[in-house]
Amino acid sequence: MRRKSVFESIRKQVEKGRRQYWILLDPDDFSPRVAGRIAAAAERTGGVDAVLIGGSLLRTNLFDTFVTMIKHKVSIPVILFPGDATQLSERADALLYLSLISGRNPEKLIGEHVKAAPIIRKLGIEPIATAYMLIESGAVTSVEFMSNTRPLPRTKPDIAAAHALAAQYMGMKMVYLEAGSGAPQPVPCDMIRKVKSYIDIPLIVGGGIRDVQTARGILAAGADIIVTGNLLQKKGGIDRMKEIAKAVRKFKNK
Ligand code: 1GP
Repeated sequence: MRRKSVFESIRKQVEKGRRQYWILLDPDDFSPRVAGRIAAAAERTGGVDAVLIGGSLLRTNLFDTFVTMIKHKVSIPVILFPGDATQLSERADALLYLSLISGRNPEKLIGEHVKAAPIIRKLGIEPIATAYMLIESGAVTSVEFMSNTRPLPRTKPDIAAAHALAAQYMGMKMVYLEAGSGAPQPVPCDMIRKVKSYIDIPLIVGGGIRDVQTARGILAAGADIIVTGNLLQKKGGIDRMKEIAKAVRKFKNK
């Protein structure tokens, strides 16, 4: 039996104006067992819609176990968010097939994709073509360093909007504005607003979101989906996640 398309269900939710909250679990930051517990707690909030798994640089050899454990604990989609072509697992429901379009590194625009494509086909994971845009955040993030690309300047919403629109014209299914994990500053709201006004495909925003107020501002600016990762490693992180989940669930455009 063919599995239900994860992207189709995301698209339908976004079309209805229902905002989403995804959490990111990096396999280097948690043991598979702890990650499973966090994912289960996230699902129980009723406000977390998917779990992303991945990282810029993977050091663990337990990637598959990590995905399996989370998949075992939740029924919300488990989506790979791979830093490179090695981060694949057939246990996942889908993967963000990321093209780092803010940069000009051919490996991150097509090279890794070519390496991964036959494996994705074999494993039967749903690839979701996603335009990944790294935005300057006030620090050199792991994505910037590892991808060997420059982020887009945070004071240039027009440049960001042109990139996002080009991605939509090229047939990509979603746009992800990324400040980088642990970014000192999230993606600026005026940039989110501008990008949103240019595209019709779902808009994901992540990096540096650590509290309800920031999350609300980013949703108000037009993000369809917000992502948090880092805060789960901090003291009180699970409670913070619960607060954000509640805020996203309640969020309505005025
Ligand atoms: C990183 O957008 C995600 O890829 C999440 O960022 O870890 O800063 O929440 P944080």
